[in-house]
Amino acid sequence: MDRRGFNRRVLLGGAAVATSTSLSLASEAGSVAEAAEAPRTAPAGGEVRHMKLYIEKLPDGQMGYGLEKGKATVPGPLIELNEGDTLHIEVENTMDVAASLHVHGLDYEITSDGTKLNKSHLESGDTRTYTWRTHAPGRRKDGTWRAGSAGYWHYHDHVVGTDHGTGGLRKGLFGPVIVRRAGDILPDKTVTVVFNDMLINNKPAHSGPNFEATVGDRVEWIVITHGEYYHTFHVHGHRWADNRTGLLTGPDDPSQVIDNKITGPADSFGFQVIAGEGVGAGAWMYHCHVQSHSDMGMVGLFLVKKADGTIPGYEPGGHEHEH
Ligand SMILES: [Cu+2]
Repeated sequence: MDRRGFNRRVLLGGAAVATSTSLSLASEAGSVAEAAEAPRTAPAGGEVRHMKLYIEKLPDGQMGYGLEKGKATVPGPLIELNEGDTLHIEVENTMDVAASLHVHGLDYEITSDGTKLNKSHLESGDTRTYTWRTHAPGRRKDGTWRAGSAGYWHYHDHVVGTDHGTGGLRKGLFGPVIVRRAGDILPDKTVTVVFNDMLINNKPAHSGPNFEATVGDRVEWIVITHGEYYHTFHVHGHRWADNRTGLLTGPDDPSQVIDNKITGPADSFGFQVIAGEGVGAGAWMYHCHVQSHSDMGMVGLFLVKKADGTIPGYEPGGHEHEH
């Protein structure tokens, strides 16, 4: 990550000052480095936020959501909220067919459902505002416990092709949503993996996507599945806790630690790993572990670099890079 590079430069700069103050400068820089490496945490929510999303046809025939006109991607942009936040999304459908925005896990009124059933979709050329709300956990008046919104969720079209958005999903109209609880550990970077039928992120088989990190980076993965099949997500050299955050809360956290998880259509989960922790740099495979699916190309690389940018034993080529 850039931040790590910056810390190294600070340290080198301090050491280069060869005066009696160099020691104090260096130790000051050292403490800055330590502070920067302590994980940042999510604040309490409660903000009202606004964003704009465009639904577009891509030049290759796929469809995507984008933050700017002409810049739609598959998967769509990562939307991050903190419990208590409200998000108003003005969505413009630039396509020549009707489409919508439907979210999992968050609170929305029926007018923000994103289905034709209740006319909360967008005809060709329409603009419409969808409102998503989130809430912290708490006790109901009857004494029972109400779950909060925090989790790894996703949004998708519910209209293109059929009343279930089967055509839109197939062509790329989906994206990740993360709702964080106050105090949740924030990652250095987040990567999104969508198993969609037999493809990952709608890329051609055997062509990634690949994700890059440097040893020690805190990398968050969000894994979403769409389409017709069940898959098992597996990443080499790293593992996580099978709970809301993917992180153990302490030595007594009973969550199972895993490196492989079954996932079916519309499922989503996420976790964080420290890149290369205990195992070092390398081109670490991640893939669907249904054997015929891996053989058919449901595989990408977690490219974990050494601090000098190299990856032992890895020769680039034959794989696309995604930063
Ligand atoms: Cu699979």
